This record gives sequence, C-alpha cells and structure tokens, in this order.
Amino acid sequence: MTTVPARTAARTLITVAPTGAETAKADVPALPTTPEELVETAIACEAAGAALIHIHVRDADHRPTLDQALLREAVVGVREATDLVVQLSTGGAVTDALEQRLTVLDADPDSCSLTCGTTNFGDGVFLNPWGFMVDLYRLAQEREVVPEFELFELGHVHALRRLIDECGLPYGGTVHVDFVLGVPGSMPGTPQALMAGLALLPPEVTSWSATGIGRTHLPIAAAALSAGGHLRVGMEDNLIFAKGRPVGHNRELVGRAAELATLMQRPPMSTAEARELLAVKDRRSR
Ligand code: KMH
Ligand code: ZN
Repeated sequence: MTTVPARTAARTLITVAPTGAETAKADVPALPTTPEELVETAIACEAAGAALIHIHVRDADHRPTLDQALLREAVVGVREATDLVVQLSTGGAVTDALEQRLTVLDADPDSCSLTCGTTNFGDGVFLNPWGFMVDLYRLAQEREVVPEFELFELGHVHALRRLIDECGLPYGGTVHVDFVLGVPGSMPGTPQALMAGLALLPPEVTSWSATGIGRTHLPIAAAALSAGGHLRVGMEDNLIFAKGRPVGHNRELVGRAAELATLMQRPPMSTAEARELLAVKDRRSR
C-alpha cells in the first residue's frame, strides 16, 4: 500500500508572485513595482526559500505594462542578482491584447505562465481562447521556454489534456502546473476544489503547485502540502498576512511558506533542484 501521493517530491518548490497586475501602488505602497524594488524583493525571497519568481512588470507610473524593454530589464536584473528561475507572466492584465501577450517571450525568460482557458476574473474576463493557447505553447516550444500551466477552473485541466495531445510535451519534457484557486467567479479556494483538480490531472504532469487568492492563501498552502504539491505565494495573490496585519514584504509570505513546508517534512528546494524539476534551459551567463 502506498501512503505517499504520486508526484510527491521530497522538497517543496516555493514560487513567489510578488506584484501581479491588479493592485495599485497607491493602495499598497509595499507592492514592488520599480525595477529596484523587484530585484530587492527577488534577493530577499530567494534568501527566504523561494526558487522561482513569477513576474509582472509595472511602468514608471506603477501601472501594469508589457513594454519589451521593461520586461527585458526585469529578466536581466533578477537573473544577475539571483539564481531564481525567472518566469514572466503572459497573462498580464485583463485589458492586455492577446497579440501583445505573445511578445512577452521576446524577453527570453526561463519560464512563462500559460493559462489553460478563459475565466471570470472578478468583474472582468481573463481571455485565453484555444487559438491563443496553442500559439503561445508552440512559441514557448520554439523558444525553449518552459511553460507553467495555470489552472483557474476544472475545465482548464481538461484543456491541458487537449493541449498536450495536440502539441506534445513542453521544452525539457516535464509538465508543471499551478492551480490558482479563489479568484472571484472562478474555481473556489477550497481543499475540495483542489482535490477535484488533482483527480483530473493528465499523467504527463510531473509536478504541481497551488495558490489561493486572498483569505484562501494559507488554507490552500496547507492543503497543497498535505497532498504532496508545491507552493506559490506572494502579494499578487494575497495582501493580508493575518487578520489585521497587511503583508509588509513578500519575504514574509515566502518565509511562512518555507516554515510550513519544513514542518511538513518537505523543506524548500534549492534553485538548482527547481531548475532540474522544471527542466529549464540554462540562460545564466557563466
Ligand atoms: N493578471 C491576471 C489577469 C498570469 O500571470 O499568467 C492574469 C494572471 C495570470 O495573473
Ligand atoms: Zn500572474
């Protein structure tokens, strides 16, 4: 009888998503929005146990942007200052055009997010039509960028099956997915929803992580660890550390995730282990 869930790794991959595209700097001054703040955050979060960073870039007015020079500056800055796996968001903001979202790969990240379908996103709609998913996936394969498949809905898990059937495996041959639970109007941030998603995962999936939005952040982290998964945390997903205590720095969320993972006997993995797990191409200059 096996007691350890399939795909359970001995160590935990901790991803930090420090900024996102939804929160205004004016509302949350602790949100890292400048290139300097991003690099400082990356260094602090790596020291706290993160191995992968999911980046959304902001412009000089702190607004979300897909400006190529700023994306490239972020990739280079974080790559020079840390050993973190550098993942760029191709989701951007709900207002970003699909064609522009494809240009994110020109900034040469190690990894990119790839959301497996359209979903409600608060009062908006996060568009990911099938043709866009295929174009982005093929481009990532061509550019040797490892996608992280973002699953906001149970239907997205099934769309991943279709994507693998139609386009094959990603660069590197491994398949890493991230469940995003608790977005208003999308899959709820409950352990039950996470378990339902896990039950649908295609066998090609080699690793998975989960994040819960807002107040579901901590319960989903605990559920993911219990089920053998990895963690994504950060101010993109959650701005409240505990009741009455806003997050003051992303390192607090990473540090708590690292403590939780260690308590669960699956301490944070190193950046070298993350690079192996995700089979990313080595783009670091030696
Ligand atoms: N900002 C959301 C509309 C991703 O990074 O790929 C999409 C998002 C997902 O955050
Ligand atoms: Zn994102």
